[in-house]
Amino acid sequence: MFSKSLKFAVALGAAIALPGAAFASDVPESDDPIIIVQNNWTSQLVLSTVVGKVLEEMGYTVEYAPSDSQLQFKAIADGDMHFQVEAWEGSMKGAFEKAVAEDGMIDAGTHDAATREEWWVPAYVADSCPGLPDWKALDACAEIFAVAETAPKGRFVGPPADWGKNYAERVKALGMNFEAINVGQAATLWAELDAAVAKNEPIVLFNWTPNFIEAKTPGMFIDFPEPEGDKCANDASWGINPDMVNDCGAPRSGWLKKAAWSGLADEFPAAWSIMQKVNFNNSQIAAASLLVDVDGMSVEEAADKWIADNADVIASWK
Ligand code: TMO
Repeated sequence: MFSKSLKFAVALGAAIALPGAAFASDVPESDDPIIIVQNNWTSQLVLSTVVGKVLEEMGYTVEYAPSDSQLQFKAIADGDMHFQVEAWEGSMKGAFEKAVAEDGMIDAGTHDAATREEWWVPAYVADSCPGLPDWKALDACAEIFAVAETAPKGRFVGPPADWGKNYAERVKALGMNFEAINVGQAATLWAELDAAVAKNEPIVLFNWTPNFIEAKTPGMFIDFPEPEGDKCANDASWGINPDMVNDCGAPRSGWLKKAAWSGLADEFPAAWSIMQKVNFNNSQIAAASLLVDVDGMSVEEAADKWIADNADVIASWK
């Protein structure tokens, strides 16, 4: 209390002398830490660190908390964590919207970036599988993607389980000749891709955009039936399988949102103002992942480089 009222008095003093800077001198409004969520893919790790560094420079204490990408939204609603910079429609829409509707989590705004999370093949795969990127064409070629574990079915190299989508269910709902085998971490996706590319072997794996892959390996997303609002996820009668949900792909142009704890506006108003303005486009997100996954920087180094390269973007949040 004492330190708060002292800061208030300092702010008042500043307000009298310097009206334009009245609030700046009151930051941080609280000495409690702002807890920023971190997930298990590169752009999120870099860009959450970018936001953390900007807040630290303003005087805030920032802590980072790793979280499961589905369970994080309830934790944010409850105030156990405070801010998430990258919530993806394709993999997190259900958990995100439930936390807003039922738990009071704040939808802190939508980035300019358009996103996609989907099955993906390197471009050379089209030579041995005519008709791509249509999913039925892919399915007709399933056998060329078979491995010992899945033969005669094709293997879909699926994402870590916490990225939300149940691809085994999609395979079943669409009656596909595939088996979804999830990796434990993103690095395994890229190792599988590199190994296949080196031997020019067919592979279909989970990928997303914006990501560093588009600057490294030409390829294409597979076009599945497009979802229509929430119907594919909730209404079995919708879509080509009248008895099952999940008979569709992810949105081809999905949103990317920020998520926040409802207490931020009161406890850290200047930080909250920044968080609402944080806004990334596709190339800014791809660049963040490229610094680590192609250039080999640490997350920390990449965040510093991204900040140096995007001073104008950061200035626009203030
Ligand atoms: C959640 N992700 C962007 C990795 O698909």
